[in-house]
Amino acid sequence: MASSNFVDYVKIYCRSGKGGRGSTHLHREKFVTKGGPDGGDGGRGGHVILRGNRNYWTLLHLKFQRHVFAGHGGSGGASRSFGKNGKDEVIEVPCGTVVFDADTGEYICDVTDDGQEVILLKGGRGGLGNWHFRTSTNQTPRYSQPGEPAIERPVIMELKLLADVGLVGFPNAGKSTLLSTLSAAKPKIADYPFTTLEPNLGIVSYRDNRSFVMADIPGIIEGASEGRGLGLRFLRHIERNSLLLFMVPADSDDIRKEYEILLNEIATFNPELLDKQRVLAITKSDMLDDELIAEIKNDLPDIPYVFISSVINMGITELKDMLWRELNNEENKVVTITHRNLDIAKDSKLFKEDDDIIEDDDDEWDDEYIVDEFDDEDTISEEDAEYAAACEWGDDEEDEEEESSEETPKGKK
Ligand SMILES: Nc1nc2c(ncn2[C@@H]2O[C@H](COP(=O)(O)OP(=O)(O)OP(=O)(O)O)[C@@H](O)[C@H]2O)c(=O)[nH]1
Ligand SMILES: [Mg+2]
Repeated sequence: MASSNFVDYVKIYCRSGKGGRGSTHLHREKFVTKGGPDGGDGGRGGHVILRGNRNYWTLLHLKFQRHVFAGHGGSGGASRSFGKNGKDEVIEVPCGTVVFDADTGEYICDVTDDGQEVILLKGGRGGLGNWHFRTSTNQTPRYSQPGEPAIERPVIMELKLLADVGLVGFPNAGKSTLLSTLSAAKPKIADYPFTTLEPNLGIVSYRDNRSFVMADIPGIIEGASEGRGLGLRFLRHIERNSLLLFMVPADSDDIRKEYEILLNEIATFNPELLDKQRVLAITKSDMLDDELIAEIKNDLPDIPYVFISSVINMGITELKDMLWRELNNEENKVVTITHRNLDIAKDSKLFKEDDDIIEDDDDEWDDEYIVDEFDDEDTISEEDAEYAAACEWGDDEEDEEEESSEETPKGKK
């Protein structure tokens, strides 16, 4: 499915920014002796933020974005100047995106509303400068805090479509035909199984300018929950629907049995799906006469049902009424769903093409900190010490100058 524009699964390597390092600086100014510590704090590292955006319908825009790196915080400076905060990285995602850890499969968060922001990875806090560490007994602290490290995490983003009604049925049951009859959506329709290869959404208008969203997902076959057919990959799209419309064609040998197979598949996939309200539509009923309809009615499962035909518009209004009634039934409201953790071993087989993330070892930032004279003093090598001694203004001279200036400020020109 590499060429498809419907992308509902991406793997991205995310990293927040490191906190900037606090500065170790002592104030230097002409005529000011022992200026004291004035190292500023480091800036905060950038967050990696997810933001829901209703203008996106798929994760296509993220398909080729393998890495998201937030900016690192800047180091603190002299005169108690703060380091710059790292740049936040905002990832725009469609509403209904669920995020999992790519290594463990653990559920991290989900984004359901337009404009909703979730901090996926927090940037490291900046370190405190040496100004904070001055005390009466240590007036010239020659140390400061390093910034907090960055957090890196490969994540998997999955889209679970937000629709009110989900169509569940075997291939060729007439799901796409129903969606095209009820809404302006134009899904592909043909008389062979697996015509629909990716979910379609349609807005069904109802009386008085009211509407609801219907999702047509690819057909489910026996064993779909174990990965047969296309089922498993798309079953998650019905997890968020508040109502499931089961569709069984009238020419099926045993309507009740087909319904039970479908029910069993979705229950194996996620037992919570059984809590959702179900409605049964017997499709292609134009092929039945009254006698047959009466006969079939005797052996139907114990849920609301309706005989429909998208071709001759039979039972369509009745179906819409039934769906609207069930959708607005307070008992059927699905407030939250618990997202199961991903089974990484099983999923990696399904989504091989998305696995080629190259982990990044970018250590350039490590070199980026302010080198203070005091840091150098601590770590000065023998060679450097000799060199310094040979120079005109060696450390010793400077120290002497400082010591003498303590007693008698000279103000030399
Ligand atoms: N007689 C009759 N045929 C129908 C009706 N609805 C759909 N069909 C036919 O059934 C066949 C399958 O219809 P689709 O809508 O593609 O079925 P589907 O459930 O979306 O199938 P997949 O996408 O493969 O899962 C098509 O040839 C339709 O013309 C109906 O109400 N009456
Ligand atoms: Mg279809």
